[in-house]
Amino acid sequence: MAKQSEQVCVVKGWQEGPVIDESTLKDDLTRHFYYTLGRDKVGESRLYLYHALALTIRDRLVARCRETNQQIKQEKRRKTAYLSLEFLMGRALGNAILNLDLDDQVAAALQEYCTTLETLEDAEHDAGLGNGGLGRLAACFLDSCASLALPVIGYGLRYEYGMFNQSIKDGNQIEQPDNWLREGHPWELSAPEHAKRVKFGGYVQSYTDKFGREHRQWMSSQDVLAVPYDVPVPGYKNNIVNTLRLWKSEATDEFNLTEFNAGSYSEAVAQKNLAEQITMVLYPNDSSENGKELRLRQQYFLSSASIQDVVDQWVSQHGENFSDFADFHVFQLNDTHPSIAVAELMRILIDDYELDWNDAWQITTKTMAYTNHTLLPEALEKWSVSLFSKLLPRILEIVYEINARFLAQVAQQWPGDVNKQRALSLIEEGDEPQIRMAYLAIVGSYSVNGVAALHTELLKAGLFKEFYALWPDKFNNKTNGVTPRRWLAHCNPVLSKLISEKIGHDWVKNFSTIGDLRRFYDDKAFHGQWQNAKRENKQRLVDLVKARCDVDFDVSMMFDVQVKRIHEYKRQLLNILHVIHLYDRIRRGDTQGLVPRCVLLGGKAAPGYYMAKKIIKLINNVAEVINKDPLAAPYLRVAFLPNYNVTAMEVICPATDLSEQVSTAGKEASGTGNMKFMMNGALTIGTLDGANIEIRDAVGADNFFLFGAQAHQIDDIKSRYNPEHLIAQNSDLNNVMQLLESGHFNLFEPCLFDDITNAIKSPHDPWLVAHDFESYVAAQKEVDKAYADQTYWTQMSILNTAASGMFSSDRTISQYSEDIWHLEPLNISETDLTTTKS
Ligand code: B1H
Repeated sequence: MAKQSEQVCVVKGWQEGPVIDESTLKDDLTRHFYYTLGRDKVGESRLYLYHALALTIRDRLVARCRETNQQIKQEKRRKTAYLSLEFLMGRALGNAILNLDLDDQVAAALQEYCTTLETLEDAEHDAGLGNGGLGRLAACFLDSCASLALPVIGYGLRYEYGMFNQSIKDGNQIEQPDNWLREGHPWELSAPEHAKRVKFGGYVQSYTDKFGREHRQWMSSQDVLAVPYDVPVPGYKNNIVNTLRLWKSEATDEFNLTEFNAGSYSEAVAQKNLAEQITMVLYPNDSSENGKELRLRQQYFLSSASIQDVVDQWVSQHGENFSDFADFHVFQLNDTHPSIAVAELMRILIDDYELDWNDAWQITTKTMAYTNHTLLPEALEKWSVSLFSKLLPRILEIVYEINARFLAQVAQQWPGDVNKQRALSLIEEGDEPQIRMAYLAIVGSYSVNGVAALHTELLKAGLFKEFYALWPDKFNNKTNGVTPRRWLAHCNPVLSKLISEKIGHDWVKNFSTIGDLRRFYDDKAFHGQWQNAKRENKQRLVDLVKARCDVDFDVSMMFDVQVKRIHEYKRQLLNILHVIHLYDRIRRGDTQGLVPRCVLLGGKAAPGYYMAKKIIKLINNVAEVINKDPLAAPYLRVAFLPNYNVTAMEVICPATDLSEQVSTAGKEASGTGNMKFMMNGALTIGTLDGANIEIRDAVGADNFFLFGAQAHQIDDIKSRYNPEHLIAQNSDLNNVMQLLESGHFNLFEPCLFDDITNAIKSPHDPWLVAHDFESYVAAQKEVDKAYADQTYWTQMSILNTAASGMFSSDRTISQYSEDIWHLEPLNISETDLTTTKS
């Protein structure tokens, strides 16, 4: 990353302060720097210059955002609210400049300040409001919705602390708070006038209105204020700017009143903490729920504030007539995390607007749509009935009523089958009855989708089998995608330029045209340019690895990369066993056909996930031993990159030769990192899991390194699994296990990795590491063979980028819109924006 310039720049005409005649981008930059931020010494303050540039760009977003909202309002359009507890946005500046087509103007303006965009970009903190794939998918979807001009608003939480920062000490993960707002967040605009009240606690009572009708009333609740902060989401060169509305929790004035009236001023102020805690921190447990009360508060807080926002807007425009509300609204639930929205919409319609149950249920089940992201049992959300009854008493009543009516339907379908009723009930019986949130989401939605073809099939045949039997038409697949703007155009300018020279620039908007690259499959000169681009990108990663890990990678070696959350099912362990195997070969002098490799791993472990943390320690210890061994240096280097995040991936994926997608088949719902690597010309070594299957279909089996058990074989393999036997039979695996068990990587820390070796040897290992080792090593040998022929490799690399068209999130979002949302694109022309800064 570029270093801050030490030189103090004197800007022309600044002796008397900046003069602004007409508002060009450079003038605005000056004005924001000098007046808004009150700075004058440019060279000393990269941070303030970044802020000034961000405000300058934001100016150009605000008017477009207003125009977008006006068009949505005026034309009474159908629109989608995308509800998600996570939006992993990363940095905004570079993306906004790309989408507004301001690169040249920005570069010119910054020249006068003796700096570059790259330098200023480094001052921006990642908005890390998500764990991994699920949160980043939401961010890619917002980019695609805006770029396709679709009226979609994102609703999320404005966590004060995002995903923790990871550092590595003695090979172990250390978590540090991510205080991402400390230096200010120039992109957001707060709108306190649109704050909502969210109820918690209290009790429910009945009352009879003047017409003799019975109602239920949620009483004595302790309300929390939800204050919206709007972040602009620009479309690609189309003048559309959608909104991501993030809610911050604050105390209401009444919240403090009781204490205050008792004369306890300080106690009253201290009470604020309780309310403000709700959006204090993102829960960092990717793919596993943790059942904490505060998490349920977060979920209800988001759901309630967002549904109120949409309903309030409707009422202010159309009055209290909800008869065609469902024709104009969709709520897309990003996993079950916001699924309480089903009950909240019912509550608002029934309690606040006095609709009867059937009308409210019609509306709810015509507007809610649910995306499932995982089959892992530990990620399936359940909340105890007793917690619900304490925190959300009125919501619990509504869930019970939904369940009673649903179970009557089940009884009709399967008469007399009490087991069916028990199995499908929204309430799981037991000592501590639990609410099954996925069932609530399915029953309350008109669409249920999985995120890759295999995943959706497994949902229909397994987890949600009975629901599929009941409502086959609700179920559909929407294979994930990633935005080609951030994940190719922005992060890989060298390759992008080359691609545009060959096939024109249209691919950035219409990514299916990327297939035109196939024409250059045999073009020798193009091969050279393709290789040069990769080499240049590898140098960027070499610098990053040197700076962060103090390990020397070498651009002439193959870059073999696995970056993602650390989880046993993702099998970073299998990868490191292969690394140890390569090391074993080098030590034995068996280097025939070995292609020199730099192996990079990175990812965060959930703070309470013991095995994941052990795996990080193992990777670091193995890296340390190998990198110190001069025998290994010509063939093998290993690094663990600390604090893997969106911005790190922007450097990593353009530089990667080999993408590791090695999860146990049937466990990775889709994966999206796999798509980013493919777009940037990496080849994949992977199992038949998630979207890997579709990646392989798209690029052709010859251009993909396949290994491992298949999903339909797993149960059978498990039933007769004997890893110790496999180890005894396979000398490669045997050698690896011996190195591990002899303490070769933990000389001064005895028994450190016993839990890992025992897990591999256990006949109950659910991840089948030992089973897939042999075919993995064989596939890695094929990788070496292929890489040794650089022309062949380059051809396959080109084919990967060329075949990545369907993995654009534009394709995914078009399908959501076509099949689920039924939205019409907006249209904002230049003339609509006469008063807008260019
Ligand atoms: C995915 C999660 C997830 N699936 C619970 N489920 C969480 C579950 O904080 N929590 O409680 C957080 C995240 N994340 C991922 O979604 C899948 O594992 C990937 O395979 C998939 O690509 C991604 C996007 O669909």
